Amino acid sequence: MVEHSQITLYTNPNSAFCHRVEIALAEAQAEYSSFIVDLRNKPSWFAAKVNPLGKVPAITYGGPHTAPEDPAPESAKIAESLVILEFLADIFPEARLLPTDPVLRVQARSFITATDRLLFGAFIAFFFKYTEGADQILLNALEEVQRRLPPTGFVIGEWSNADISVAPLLVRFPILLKHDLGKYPVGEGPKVLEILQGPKFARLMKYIHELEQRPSVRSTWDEAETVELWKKNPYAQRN
Ligand SMILES: N[C@@H](CCC(=O)N[C@@H](CS)C(=O)NCC(=O)O)C(=O)O
Repeated sequence: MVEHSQITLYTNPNSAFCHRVEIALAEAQAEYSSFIVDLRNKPSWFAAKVNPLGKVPAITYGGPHTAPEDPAPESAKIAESLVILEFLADIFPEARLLPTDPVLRVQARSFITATDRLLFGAFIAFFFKYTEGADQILLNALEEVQRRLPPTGFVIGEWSNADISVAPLLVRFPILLKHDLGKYPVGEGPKVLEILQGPKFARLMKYIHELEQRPSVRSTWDEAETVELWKKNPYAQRN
């Protein structure tokens, strides 16, 4: 077994960005410590010692094991979920978060570049900011993700960071819509879900089902917990 340097993950259960990193760490079967950052009451040491932007996810890597509140000065401090995914692919090559074939690697990265902002933008527009037309923005984004999927299997055939980049949001969509959670008008969630369950989105829904079954996703995500967190999420409450 390969010995790895210490990893500490700064995370938050509400964050789909953090969920990406948790899935990748689970894929790598990495040993790590984690610290939940209260985003509404961030400890001052977090920006000072870990991520000057004050955002999660962030990791420290290397240096001696210390308390999360007191990261070793010599540890590397790494932020941005997609950057962390690249880093984890580098330090855990045996986890095959990215394939060795350069063409497949570039396919994974192209998918991530094409879908990252599109999907998060549509998510925020629909669930957090709702204005008229946000349902169509969401459906268009999901259609574009579907268009980029191969007829079967994962994004590049084998599992990779490309799947990890979209899994946190894609597994949340059906659940949040089913429970009608978010800022959109009451009843809109189940209506959008019905469209997703129709023939037009059959490929996407099959893919989402396969993401839900992936052990690294199953072990890092809980449907009931997400529903409870969302019922209390201040950014998702209807006025
Ligand atoms: N582009 C960043 C986004 C990270 C992000 O926005 N994190 C949110 C939680 S979902 C956060 O830490 N918000 C706290 C803040 O902005 O003060 C990534 O991919 O990691």
